[in-house]
Amino acid sequence: MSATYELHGDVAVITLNNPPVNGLGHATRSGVVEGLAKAHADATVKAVVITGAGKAFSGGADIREFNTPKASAKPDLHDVNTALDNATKPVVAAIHSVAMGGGLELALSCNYRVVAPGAQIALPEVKLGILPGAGGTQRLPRVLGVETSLNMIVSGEPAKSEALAKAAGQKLFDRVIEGDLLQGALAFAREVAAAKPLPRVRDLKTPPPASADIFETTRAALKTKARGFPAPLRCVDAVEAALNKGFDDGIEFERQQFEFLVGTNESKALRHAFFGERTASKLPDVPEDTPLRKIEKVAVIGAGTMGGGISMNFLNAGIPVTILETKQEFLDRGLGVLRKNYEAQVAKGKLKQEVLDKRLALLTSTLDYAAIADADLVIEAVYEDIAVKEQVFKKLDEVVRQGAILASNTSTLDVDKIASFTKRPQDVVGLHFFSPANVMRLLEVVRGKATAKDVMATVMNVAKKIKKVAVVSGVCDGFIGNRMLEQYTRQAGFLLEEGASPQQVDKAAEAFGFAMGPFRVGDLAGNDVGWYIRKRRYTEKPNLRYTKIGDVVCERGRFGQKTGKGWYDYEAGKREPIPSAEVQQIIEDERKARGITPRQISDEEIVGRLVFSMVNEGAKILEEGIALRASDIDMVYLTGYGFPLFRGGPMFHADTTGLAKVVALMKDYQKNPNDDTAFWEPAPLLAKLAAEGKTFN
Ligand code: T1G
Repeated sequence: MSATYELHGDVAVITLNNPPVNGLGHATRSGVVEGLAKAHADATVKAVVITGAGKAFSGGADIREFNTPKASAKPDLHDVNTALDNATKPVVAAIHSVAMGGGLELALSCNYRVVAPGAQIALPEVKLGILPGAGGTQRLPRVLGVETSLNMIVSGEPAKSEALAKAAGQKLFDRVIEGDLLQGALAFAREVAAAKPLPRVRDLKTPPPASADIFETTRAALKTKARGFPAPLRCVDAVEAALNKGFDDGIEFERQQFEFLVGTNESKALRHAFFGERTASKLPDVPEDTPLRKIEKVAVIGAGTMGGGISMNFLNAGIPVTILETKQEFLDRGLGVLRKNYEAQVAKGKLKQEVLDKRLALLTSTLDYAAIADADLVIEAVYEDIAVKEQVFKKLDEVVRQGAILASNTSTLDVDKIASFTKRPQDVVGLHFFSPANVMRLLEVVRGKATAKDVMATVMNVAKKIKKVAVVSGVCDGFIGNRMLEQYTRQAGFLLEEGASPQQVDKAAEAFGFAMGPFRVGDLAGNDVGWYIRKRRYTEKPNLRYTKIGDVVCERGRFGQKTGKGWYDYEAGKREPIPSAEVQQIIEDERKARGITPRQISDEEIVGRLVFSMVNEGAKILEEGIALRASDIDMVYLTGYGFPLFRGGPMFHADTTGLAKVVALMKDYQKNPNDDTAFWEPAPLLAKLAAEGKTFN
């Protein structure tokens, strides 16, 4: 049953019951409407309470139904709210834990609302690229006022029930119920059973905002922040309608905005990301109830940038960490950087001093492997060299207790090879963090051939605890993200050879929505990082051509911002990229050497080659089983590589472009003699899906 009905004396209780969060799917909506009708038909019923089973009152509309006939199947959410508006017996919403989206809108259509402390209250629709579509933009301002409701609806951020109760008095919540919510709601329902007329939020007038220009100032603030997303601005329009239009006109205006937004690619991309993030943690061959290994003590080997950042993730989650280094000076430096990072957050008011002290109290450091013998999880973050990894893992194998998980933060080396340095390959896994490791949400979990299922289940669970988006990758060169990025980088170089400038490529990529184009990223991360890897490639994969321009730039010591010059020049102490005459000369010299007459290259071709080269590699990654799903690949790019969220990730973007079009573009790129024509042969999976008119996701 998705909504149960039971009598408690003279009060009917309707319980939303659609695990996991009582999404208001069609069956649940029908259950509410039927329950209300039953209560009204029963003369012994004096009042109605609506509440939620399990871990939520309601998490809102059932997003899984979106863009399916069920989403609008009668009774839709409007019908439910109209039935509530027409109730002739008092209806009390009894809210606990979570009341979000359509769940809060349903509660706002009840005559009364009682709430348990600590409940998360939100209209988060904007985060899905839509807006509250069942009256939220018209009802919330009537009880919370324009300022508070505008902020909640445009940000989508939750607020705690007791904070809102304090701010809004009895308007939003008639009573905060400490203790047993249902009993408190039943008692309240009996108190108001004879109330006449029944209060309805729709009958209230929206109080005018303190400042009349709040809508304009909000719109102005959204111009940059909401770049690429139409929903936030339409949220402003809808709240403004709550002030300027009658209730029913406001509802109609809101419905029109909702209908428009729910069909946009941006909204589909955001919903794709919402589910993609949650699906990524599901491993088809690892049962959800796999027993987890206990992780109460973490050891990090290496106090460098990565080691320090990785440690912070665990300290932030309240998990003790011991950092091990080979020399005291390295420890001192590493711990100094870590402390400075935290102190900077305190200085910015992002972290309370007492929280910082608590976190640092969980941190110990050592030069002695014996000190980490009882660790439950060890994460190696030493120099990216297989000989160094071998030394470390042999030592860990010797010293660390049996059953501990031994992880490597390697970004390019073979995890199976690393596992072979130990006598317990089943306990070895790759945990590839992205720099800065305490900021970037992506964590590539690299599953070795021998990695045990309970190790996978345990690290996926730990990833959630440290607020990472964990995506499982098989063992291959570059795993998922860097393997695809290699093609993106190659294309960027070829485009320079054929006529584009670094600034043109960057601008085209940034206009597409990337946070930064490839050359600005290189100057930020350091061009020598790629140079080092390329030199390894030249021996390992001699037939994989890169432009020589990147090597010459590095040979000139132009490593990027850290050397004051890279693909661009920089004024001392500034980060503003300035086109470089020296780099332009290097480019022209290479064009001459390759006998290329430079041509005008369109932004569309630039973006197409940058993005679809990753899509082709992504299709191969899927075929090889390195990634489990296309949405996993999208999550890697959305959370680790600055791919624009409103495009949904490279594979989702290919889907919305149309795979047949993507294949046709690849055939075009294949005709370009300077490009890697063999590479542009569409991956078999891509060609098949395109031919069948299907999509990756
Ligand atoms: N519909 C369907 N499934 C949902 C869901 C929803 N609204 N919310 C969560 N789930 C699933 C989720 O996919 C996961 O599934 C499980 O529940 C636990 O989620 C007209 C149209 C509620 C705060 O945007 O913010 O109402 O992986 O891991 O950390 O205006 O889920 O277990 O199979 O996130 O405890 C607006 C979105 C909808 C709320 C719980 N509502 N959800 O967090 O668990 S649009 C939202 C959340 C709308 C109306 C419009 C969070 C949560 P699985 P979880 P959690």
